[in-house]
Amino acid sequence: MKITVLGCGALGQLWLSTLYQQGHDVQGWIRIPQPFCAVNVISPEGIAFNRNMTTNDPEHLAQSELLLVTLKAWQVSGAVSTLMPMLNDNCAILLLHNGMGTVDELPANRLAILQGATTHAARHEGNSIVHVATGATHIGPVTPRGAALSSLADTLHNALPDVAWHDNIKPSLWNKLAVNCVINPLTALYNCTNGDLLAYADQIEQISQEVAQVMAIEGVEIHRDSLLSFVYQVIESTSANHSSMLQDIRNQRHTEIDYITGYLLRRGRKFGLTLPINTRLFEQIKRKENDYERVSS
Ligand code: KPL
Repeated sequence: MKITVLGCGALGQLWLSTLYQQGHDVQGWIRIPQPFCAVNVISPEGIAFNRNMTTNDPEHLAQSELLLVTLKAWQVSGAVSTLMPMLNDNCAILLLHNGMGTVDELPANRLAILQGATTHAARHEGNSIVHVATGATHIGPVTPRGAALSSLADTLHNALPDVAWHDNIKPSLWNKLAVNCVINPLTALYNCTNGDLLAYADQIEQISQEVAQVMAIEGVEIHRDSLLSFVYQVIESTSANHSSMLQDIRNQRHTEIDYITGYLLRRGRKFGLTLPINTRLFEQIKRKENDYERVSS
């Protein structure tokens, strides 16, 4: 399959390396064009993949059957809108990022758009990407034309298992949003690993309860206790991780808070819910972000 991976960060390099090893014709696409990007990935078993891979070839992009988007949520609409006119009618777009709401920011289009949530964890270590934790990726359609693309899950599964297809992806996206609403802001505020959050049971429960309220109105029925046990399951399975938001705050980068807690609050507001616990977390993270963004601008 001809594929362009938009974004060559940790997750992007992971997909580039695994898709290439499955024999797919892949290239990367980066903001500042270069003919090649170095893809250096170390698997959980310690096996290294090192290769210079083609980037930003417009002909490859025009012929691509899949645009796999691994950018941060806040980069998605700008980058994807710019590339859309260069894609062919049969190219599917798969968005793989934390949070929700980016699809609503894309211009009206004719393309098949899919969204996914993944629990694979990869991080930069020196010049390499270390695939620290294997996980699962859930994908499904967010535009009507995406509904016919269930075979894509098998293709991706062969490269980086597990990948599961869902005709209705909304529950998977909301479950992952709930996890991110709990883990990301709390780890960023307490400057701790995901596992250290076990000491903050009350806050975890209050955040999850507000998320469950919005999920119920969104038609994603989940019992409060089931959501809470899912959140704890992810905290335990990623206990040694430094969440992406903690890494963003430590490196003074823009965070995904607008698409995680921010999205939750926007959806809640639409239904007249005020969500005080999540509102406070949102404001605390925005304050941290504004402190360094003001200094650097
Ligand atoms: O998605 C994550 C993130 O860090 O952004 C979790 C699941 C919380 C793992 O760290």
